[in-house]
Amino acid sequence: MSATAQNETRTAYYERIARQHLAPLWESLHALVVSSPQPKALPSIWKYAQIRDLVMQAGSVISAAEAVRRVLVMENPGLPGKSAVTPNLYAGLQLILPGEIAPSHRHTQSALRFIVEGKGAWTAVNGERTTMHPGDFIITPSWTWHDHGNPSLEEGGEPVVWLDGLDIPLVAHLDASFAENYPEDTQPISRPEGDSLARYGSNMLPVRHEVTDPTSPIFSYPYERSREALDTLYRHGDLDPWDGVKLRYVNPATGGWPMPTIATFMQFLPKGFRGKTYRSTDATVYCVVEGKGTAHIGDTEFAFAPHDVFVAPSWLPVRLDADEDSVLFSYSDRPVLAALNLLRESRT
Ligand code: GTQ
Repeated sequence: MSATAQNETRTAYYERIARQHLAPLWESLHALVVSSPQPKALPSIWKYAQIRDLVMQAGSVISAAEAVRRVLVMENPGLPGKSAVTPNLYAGLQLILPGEIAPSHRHTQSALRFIVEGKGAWTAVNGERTTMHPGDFIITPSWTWHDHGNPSLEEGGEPVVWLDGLDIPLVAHLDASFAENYPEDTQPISRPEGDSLARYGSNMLPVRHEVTDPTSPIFSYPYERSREALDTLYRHGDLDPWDGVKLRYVNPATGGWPMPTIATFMQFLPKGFRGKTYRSTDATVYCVVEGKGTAHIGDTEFAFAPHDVFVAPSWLPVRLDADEDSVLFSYSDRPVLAALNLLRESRT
């Protein structure tokens, strides 16, 4: 048979099998089972200096009450229309103005808040409020009621912006989303502020504490403490050539991650640090807390400054340089990869 005749036979055959919802694997095998990750997500940066005004303008476009959550979603340019910053993770900047409330709801998606700018707003989780300060890391675990609010102008409220990190694309992919609204704007407060931090965040646990789920019983990890730990370790000379001084946030009751689907980290890179190259199958979102430097991700290079958000897709080489003492918060889908035995990393 000539090549053309064979092609026609194949085309006709593909049409016949397509009518039965069948497809020839041999046409797609090479693209399905690749020798190493080929992420569609692109290395990307959102420079806060370029987007801050737009975030603030959202405040006059819609109220928090009408929006429910007034957020600008950071869409990875390689994953358009998917509300995804990486294949599994979501990122957005949420604005809450003085006197506003983002009404209470719960969902199976796990969420983190990393406070970017402003202070004094609060998030309530499990009947307890926590006040936000820049650099604080706050969790709203799967299926917990959560509402956010901000004191009025008269009470000293100021606009507050935080980075929302959720596992929205992962949960969508797994078809496991459930959500419901609380009947009131805010959930009842049953415990004073600071209760969970005293109970679970003091290197101690209640004497008969039983671990019933993988989620951290602490829901606020204040910046002050994380920053001090990094600073002390740096002064003790503990500098990793790849990571600088890097710590992971922990569920104090299990030693595991604060939430089952999202890992979180904070690292310090001293002025002049020139990091070695690292790569990993967890895709990571970084938020700059302090300092300036350069992130080299794949073939791309980003100058970073405070409040910038940048993303490193799976398996692309990452190298971090600091021109000033710098602090980076980051989150990734590492627990998911690790649980499925798909986590690979290399440090070269
Ligand atoms: O604050 O509950 O950015 O449910 C996206 C979905 C924030 C939230 C987001 C959410 C929230």
